[in-house]
Amino acid sequence: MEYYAFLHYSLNTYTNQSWGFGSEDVKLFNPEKADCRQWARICKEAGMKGIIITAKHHCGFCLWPSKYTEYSVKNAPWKNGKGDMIREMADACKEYGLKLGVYLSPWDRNSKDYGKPEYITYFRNQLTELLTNYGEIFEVWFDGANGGDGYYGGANETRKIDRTTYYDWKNTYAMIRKLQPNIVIWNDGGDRGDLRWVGTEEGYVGETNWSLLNATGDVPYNMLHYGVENGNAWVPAEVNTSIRPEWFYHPNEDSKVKTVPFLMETYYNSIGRNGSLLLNFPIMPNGLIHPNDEKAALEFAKTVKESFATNLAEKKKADASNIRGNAKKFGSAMAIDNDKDTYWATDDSIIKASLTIDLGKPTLFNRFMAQEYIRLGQRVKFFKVEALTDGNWKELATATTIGYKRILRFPSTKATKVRFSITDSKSCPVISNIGIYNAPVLLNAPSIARNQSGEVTITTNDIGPIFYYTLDGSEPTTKSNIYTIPFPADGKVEVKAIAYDPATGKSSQAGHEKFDISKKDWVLVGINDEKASKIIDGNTSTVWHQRGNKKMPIDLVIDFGKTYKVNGFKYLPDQNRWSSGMITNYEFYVSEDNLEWKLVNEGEFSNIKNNPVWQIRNFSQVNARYIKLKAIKNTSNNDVAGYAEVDVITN
Ligand code: FUL
Repeated sequence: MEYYAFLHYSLNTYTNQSWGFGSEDVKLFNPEKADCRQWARICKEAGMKGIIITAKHHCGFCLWPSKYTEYSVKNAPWKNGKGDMIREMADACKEYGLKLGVYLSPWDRNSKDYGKPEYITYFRNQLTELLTNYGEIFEVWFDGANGGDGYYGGANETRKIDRTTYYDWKNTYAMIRKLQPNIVIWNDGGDRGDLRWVGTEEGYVGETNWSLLNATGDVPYNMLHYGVENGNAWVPAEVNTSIRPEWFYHPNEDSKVKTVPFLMETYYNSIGRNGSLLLNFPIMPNGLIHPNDEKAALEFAKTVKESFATNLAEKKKADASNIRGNAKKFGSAMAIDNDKDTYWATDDSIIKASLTIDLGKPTLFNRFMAQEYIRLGQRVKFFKVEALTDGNWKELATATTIGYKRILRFPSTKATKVRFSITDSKSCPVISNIGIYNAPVLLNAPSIARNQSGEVTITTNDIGPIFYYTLDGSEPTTKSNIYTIPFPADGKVEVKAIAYDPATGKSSQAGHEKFDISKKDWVLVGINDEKASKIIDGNTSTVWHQRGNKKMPIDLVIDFGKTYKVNGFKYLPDQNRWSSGMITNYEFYVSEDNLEWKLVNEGEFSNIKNNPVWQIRNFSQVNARYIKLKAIKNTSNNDVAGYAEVDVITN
């Protein structure tokens, strides 16, 4: 299916949370404009084939009127308790020709029975409702998250379960397959479903990507990310990521919707690497998808379409080094007929083979796409692409696996012939499709950073663009300030910048950063390590870890040098997924004299491990010269607190 949507919608939408505790009031659920048809229309126009909706997230609130709990839409003011969001979603999917999938969180922080055997019956009853009452369900999604603590019917305690045994997946799977024989089961844990997680929520799978896993045994990150070359179970990769930093809607992310160049990176790193892409839209409190998300998704779809509009290899002359038997059936023409149901194959004993495509005249291109006929398994282990330019063969790219689809990118090249050589394969190659394209060049929105002394730097990973910026919130144009070197812009300031390509006259979308009070005079109290300044250096890729003989809780105290009116703080964990020290539970204090402290905020940074984005917390305005971030617990249950950045929000 390649590309389909995720929708995150629950009580979190109304509480600005990532994970609900299970005690949130059902009365909060009262969208005035909820319109599943809008969601379905956007997904359809974006080129997606289906929608997976959070029927129940970790908080336990059900978007359908389940018979088995009171914690659902039936007790919400929305439609006077008569509403059923899954029914409306199913109808809208039908109308727009989309498939429907459901996310049912196994972890349920509302259920009084969670952790006990009774809960498994409850969970299966809910699954049965979802899999019997709403027509065909193409995928069911079982998230593995479990932070332990929850409301649990008022118990307010920590309940740990053994993921490997508690849910008894074997029997649950059997029940699912009986109810929905064509369904695919997604499960991120050791319990092999039909699709696998790729080990990150950032939108990329390994460059080498086997659609295989072993049917039994542990599945560490490496296996999730790259698959297992000689695995014995077909469990292809599904790349799930959100169109914004977080899964649920947070108003402060309206300006953080991913740009088209960013989404194109995600496309090449998922669909272009033998994965399917599950892209998430958060639903707003009013019940709609935000226009910024819609715009980004539709422009993304347009760019994909433009990039692969013309297959320059289609029906050209192609010579293969070897063909199996009947050329009409397995000849080279079968690989360039734009039909993925026919394929070029070699003799059984051949595992090295090449196909040379004659483009007829010097032709400009920058993308190469290959597909294997995966009904016969995934075979290719290594291949290269070369171009014949001015009588010489030049290597354009080398790669490992192909699978269902692999796309390679390289700088635009003009050539008359292209040679695709498989240099290693598990068995004789079966290539169903080859594509050669000339995709338009994109400009990335620039990144904007400010260091502790208040100097702003604008950068990009493109080569050669010119940057223009504004400091007053207005949209930059080629008439705005031109950027040459880092410039001072201390204190509260909003920077917007575009990248402009003089060769094409095109501009990128604007990059946007809002900076708060000056950090010039900030001091990290009681810390003697010079490197600790990385916490406030404005560089999100530098990190400092507070460790040693200290036991949790660990305090980070910052002195601003003078008193400000503070009403929030921001914490960015270490961006390296292998690091320790990502804080999950915290308390936040303020003080005017470093003696008397006032607790102004506390809670958890839910889902920080899988999605290590800025954690933003607001509270009522207080006077503060000192702030204290108290780390109570981290993701690895040890005594390290790591910080990429810490910042404050003032009015
Ligand atoms: C995660 C969950 O904990 C998030 O809240 C979200 O639903 C995401 C898709 O999966 O692990």
